Amino acid sequence: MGLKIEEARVIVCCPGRNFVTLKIITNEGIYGLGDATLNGRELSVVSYLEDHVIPCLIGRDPHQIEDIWQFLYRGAYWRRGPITMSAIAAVDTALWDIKAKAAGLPLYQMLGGKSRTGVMVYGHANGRDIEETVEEVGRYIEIGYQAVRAQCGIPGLPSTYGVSNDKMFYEPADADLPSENIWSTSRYLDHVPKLFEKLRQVHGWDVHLLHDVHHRLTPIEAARLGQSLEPMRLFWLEDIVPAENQEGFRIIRNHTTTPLAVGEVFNTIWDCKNLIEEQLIDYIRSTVVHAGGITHLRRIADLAGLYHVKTGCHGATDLSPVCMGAALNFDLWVPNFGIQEYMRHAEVTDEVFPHHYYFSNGFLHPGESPVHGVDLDEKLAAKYPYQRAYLPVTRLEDGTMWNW
Ligand code: KDG
Ligand code: MG
Repeated sequence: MGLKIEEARVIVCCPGRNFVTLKIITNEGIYGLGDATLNGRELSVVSYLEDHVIPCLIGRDPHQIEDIWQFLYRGAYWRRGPITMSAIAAVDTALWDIKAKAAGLPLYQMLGGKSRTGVMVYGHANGRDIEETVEEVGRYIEIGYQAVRAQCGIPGLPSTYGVSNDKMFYEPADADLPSENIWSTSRYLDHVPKLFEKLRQVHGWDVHLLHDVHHRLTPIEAARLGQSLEPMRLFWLEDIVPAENQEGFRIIRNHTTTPLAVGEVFNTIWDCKNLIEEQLIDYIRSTVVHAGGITHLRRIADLAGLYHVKTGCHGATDLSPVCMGAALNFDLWVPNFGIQEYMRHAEVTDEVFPHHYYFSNGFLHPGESPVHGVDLDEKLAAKYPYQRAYLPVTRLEDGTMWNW
């Protein structure tokens, strides 16, 4: 009779933060897990899966990953968007998990085998001022990180993206209703170069340094920042402008050789096709859960490879361990790998999602595990019910809404 999808259910839990997980169960008892977490909009994906996707999955052959992907993408008529693509990603990841379990092989083997021995990751160091950030970067270097993202408080601004009291598990979705940050481009542009000058003075040139602008600048401001940071040789400058108007990247590119990374909010290849083909970026940030799963991410990476663009998958705490496990397997295989973001999860998250992957000397390794190597303890998960949590919003100093 062969393998058939018998049941699928969505598990929502909040061990430290909210996660949405899809579990697909087959007639032979093999099950697969997929991450469907969309930070701050979790329940919309739950509804999409429960009301519109799961009914179409029952009775299908889970080995037909491509056909099921195409059915959910083309067959919906309403294509793309973060809700749809996170739901498709969850199905796709769970099906790859099932395929690998059925074959008794790690997921990277199903993709074509390992292209490297481990996956270089970057961690998140942040501080209220330059001194504290320099110290925090030092702490990451001591733990073994070879690449560190540095975010710093800006004098005159009460709070800003990437800076918090939590150091290892920074969580921006921090309130029942959106909290508000205040932004000043001029204060920021004055301050950031000073941070990176100090970081190079203190920590030298062996460590890769990264920075996330989080969509706050215009193209010409971004060009200025890229230029001023050139002497500090960043690994990348991320999300330097909002990426709806992609023409802007040409302006940035014409002015600076600082490498550019973008794409954590992209959900299909169509969001990055022009940026890649016109060689306007250096790293594509899309990851498994928000870009249609492994099946689609592979297409993005293959296109990127043609234009010297490398991968740099998003890996903040809102990407569940299930996504991290899948991304790690993807990273081990993908030929044009660049780096993987790895913001550690809280202990309680790791307890609910037991996994084999581990960090050592700046690299993530899959461990001795079949498949993507991440499980979900449903009983424990039930002890942590969903809690509404929003990402913040940003306003300029005069009250105007800005990009968070
Ligand atoms: O859900 C939003 C976070 O994942 C995002 O703000 C984190 O920008 C981020 C990053 O680079 O990790
Ligand atoms: Mg980012």
